[in-house]
Amino acid sequence: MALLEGKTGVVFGVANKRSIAWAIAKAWHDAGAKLAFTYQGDRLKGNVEDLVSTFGEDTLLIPCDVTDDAQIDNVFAEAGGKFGKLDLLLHSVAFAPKEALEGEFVNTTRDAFKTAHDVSAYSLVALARGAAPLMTDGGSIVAMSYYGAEKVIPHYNVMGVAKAALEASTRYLAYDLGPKKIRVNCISAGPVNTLAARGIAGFSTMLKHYEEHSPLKRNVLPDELGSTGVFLASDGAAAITGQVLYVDCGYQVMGM
Ligand code: 0WE
Repeated sequence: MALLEGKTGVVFGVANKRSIAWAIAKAWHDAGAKLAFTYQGDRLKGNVEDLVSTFGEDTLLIPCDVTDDAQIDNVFAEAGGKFGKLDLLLHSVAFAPKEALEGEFVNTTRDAFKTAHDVSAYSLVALARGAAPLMTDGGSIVAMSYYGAEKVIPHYNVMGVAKAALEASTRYLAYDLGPKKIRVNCISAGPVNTLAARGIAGFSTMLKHYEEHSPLKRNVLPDELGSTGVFLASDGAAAITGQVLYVDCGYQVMGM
């Protein structure tokens, strides 16, 4: 029997076929899960529609701007109506204004700080609160993080601070939701060439740096993030919660 047979999930953060959310969603689907997808704005609706078109009747497509509580409520009303219960949730959503990722962190505006934290960190709390009442058999919530949460990555700036908030939120959510058998974990991925990475100055240099300096001497593949997503969603990870799992070819263990 497939590892996630009979499980249902909601996936936040697919923008296109290169999205980490898509790699994990595909792996969840291949493992037998039924999924609902949210998309942010009409601009991305067509992309997500095309991607999920092979998934068939059991798939749901719902708009969601994660800064809007009413839209979040609607997602869980729709998903609850269709599936009756929920087992899995993927949070793969982040945004900081472009200017905030270019200059110095010291110049981060109040507004950019607020936006980055609202979209990239608070949203996990709101989504977990929305999902929990539907996770009646327990559940697995997975969020995406990055090493910039714990060490300085030049130009990652306010996103690093927001990812630190996301990782801390993961621990507090794990504590609150543990008694309901809902687990909450982060995957801290090495750099992946996605839409979010495009246009970031020096991104290809960063990929090369990981190839040269990570123990495995390469970059992580999207499919490998998918496999980790399946593991965290499965009963094999039943005793793992509140953790940050590094899926970065070992880069995080290096001191120099
Ligand atoms: O978390 C991320 C990227 C998140 C992100 C990307 C953008 C680009 C376009 C958030 N907000 C925006 N806003 C935009 O306007 N990563 C882990 C990828 C990433 O982003 C970096 C990195 C890495 C790695 C930014 C600077 C330095 C390194």
